[in-house]
Amino acid sequence: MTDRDNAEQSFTEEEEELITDDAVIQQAGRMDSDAGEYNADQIQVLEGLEAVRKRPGMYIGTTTAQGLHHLVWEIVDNGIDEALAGFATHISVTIEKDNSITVIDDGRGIPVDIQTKTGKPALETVFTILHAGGKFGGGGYKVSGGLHGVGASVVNALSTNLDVKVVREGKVYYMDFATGRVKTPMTVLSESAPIERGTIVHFKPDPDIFQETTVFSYKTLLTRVRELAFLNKGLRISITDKRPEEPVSESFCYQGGIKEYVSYLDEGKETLFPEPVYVEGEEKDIVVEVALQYTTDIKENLRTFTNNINTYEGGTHETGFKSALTRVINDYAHKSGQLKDGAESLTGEDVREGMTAIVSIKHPDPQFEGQTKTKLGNSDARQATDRTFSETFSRFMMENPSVAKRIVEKGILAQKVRLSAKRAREMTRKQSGLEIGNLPGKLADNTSKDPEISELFIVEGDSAGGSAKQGRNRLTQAILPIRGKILNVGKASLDRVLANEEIRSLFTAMGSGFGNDFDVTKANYHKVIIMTDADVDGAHIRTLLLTLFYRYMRPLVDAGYIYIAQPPLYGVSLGNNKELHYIDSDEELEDYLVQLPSNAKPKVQRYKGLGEMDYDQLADTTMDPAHRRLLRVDPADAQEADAVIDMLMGGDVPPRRQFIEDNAVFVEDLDI
Ligand code: TTJ
Repeated sequence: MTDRDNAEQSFTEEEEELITDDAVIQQAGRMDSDAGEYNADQIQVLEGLEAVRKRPGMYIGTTTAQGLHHLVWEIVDNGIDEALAGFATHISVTIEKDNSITVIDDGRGIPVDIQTKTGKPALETVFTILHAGGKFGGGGYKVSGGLHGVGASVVNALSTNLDVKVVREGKVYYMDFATGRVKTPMTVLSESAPIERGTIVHFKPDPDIFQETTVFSYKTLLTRVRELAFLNKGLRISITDKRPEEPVSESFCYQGGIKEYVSYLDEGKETLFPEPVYVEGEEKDIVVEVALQYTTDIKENLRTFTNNINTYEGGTHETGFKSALTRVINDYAHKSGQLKDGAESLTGEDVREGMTAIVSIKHPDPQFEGQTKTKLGNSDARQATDRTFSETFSRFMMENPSVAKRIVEKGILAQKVRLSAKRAREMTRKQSGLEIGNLPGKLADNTSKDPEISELFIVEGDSAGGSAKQGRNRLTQAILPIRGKILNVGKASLDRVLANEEIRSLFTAMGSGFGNDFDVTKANYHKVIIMTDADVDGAHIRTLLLTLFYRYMRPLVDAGYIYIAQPPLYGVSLGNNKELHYIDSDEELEDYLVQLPSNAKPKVQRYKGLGEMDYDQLADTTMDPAHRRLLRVDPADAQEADAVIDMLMGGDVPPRRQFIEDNAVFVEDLDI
């Protein structure tokens, strides 16, 4: 054994001091040791761990399923510490058939040497002295000792049995415990272990403590195991469930770390650039990592961590990141000219719209505050995160101008939407006659007050609106005519759309509020049916309406309340017979005409607009639940419509002719 190895295996004097200090405090009322009786050390151990068994909540928060799973992390965290120190590469977690847990790492192993001051192996101290967990190991970032970080002794105290094997240089050191008491003092086993070196801890939680359940959830463990793999790049961490007939096992290792985490969170979403931006740096012993990406979505998804602990309540690192992001993007926007001099700056919320980001820092001495102790309090973390992130991120923006441009555009769009929503809100408030119970004049409401059966038809044009009113079922169907002309401008900005009287009527009729105050449970209709002409203008109005719903009434889209009516394209009558046969496409028309008897004299009518149908035809083909076909709008469709409008609104407005061409294309793309 080299000196270096020796040093790794031993506690420093300072560390021994700490452990002994603990022991001294707990040794009040020390007894002399007698043969066969408890010796003094054992008494102090009993006192310490008895306290844990008496009030487990004090040490692990709760004895529910959550507390049960917490035991696993108390042990796993020790292996992660060894990995963070650079000595372990693989950690495995196994749920055994009897719901006991085995955790293995391939690190240097818990020290087994006899401490001079206690006369006992360090291994024993680790599992029997309260709080010993985070106090040794020297330097590095300890995950154990973090949020709860009460250490392995607490797990030991709350387990009916716990056994540990330390494998070093061909030797297997073994020891076991029951409810925290030493059962087998440390011995060297003759048999070999399943690993070449490392630590194997196996424990079975005590049902007397975990009265609610002692059954582990594979899914809970898997989710956290995967997260730990994301948070510690290069670390392999596996999870196995041996309870099923066929054991299941998954193994995670991400060289990209949190960068891959961001991609994982964005799976299936459209992103602004191919790979997340990744930033890593260190300032004053604080390691900072940030990964970020933008989706075309509007949701902000920011997760922050300190020493692998999810800081749900945020804290200084989060503040540092947010202010750096806002500052860098605004600076760039001004420098690049995307924001003109004197233009309103982007707010934090503007620049975070659609952002997915992970901020993960490692701090040598984290202070957790807040209601659930998940808010980082260290003020040095704010600056470390701000500086590390802003330096690299502003360089990244400079070096990748096309990506930077898209990030700024996204923020400016969010700002536009925010400002127009604000204006529209003010307008809606000012508008008289929009109080509750005072419905807009254009609306022909239905008589039922039951939203479940109530349908709102938004109909293009006054004449079609008239037919719809005549043909509707008054009990269940309300009609709101929208004049196409107003909406159908190539350069329709949302401002103008929202300034439209009929659109404001729509918000009032829905009764579910506006923007941030939107409440889907207050919706007066559970079906909102867009009924427009089957031409380019109709498609345009439909797209604008979808965008409107997507941006301002999004919960309606997500709830599946938005539909598109499907009027037929043709009506065919046969000579003497007045009855009409409705047809939806050119192919269908051809098929229909071909199979007619040769003496038939079909009269084909093409419905260019809804207005060309009689009210009873419109009702029969497009409104009557017995015959109509409705297309339910998928949130993805609305998102696509929204993107099209973005494109039309952003930057140079294409001439109207060009617009119509584009328009015709996307209507097909949208498949609606
Ligand atoms: C301490 O400093 C000297 C070299 O070994 C260091 C150490 O504690 N290593 C260590 C502990 N590796 N693995 C552990 C460990 C692993 C598990 C799964 C559980 C516990 C309690 C400790």
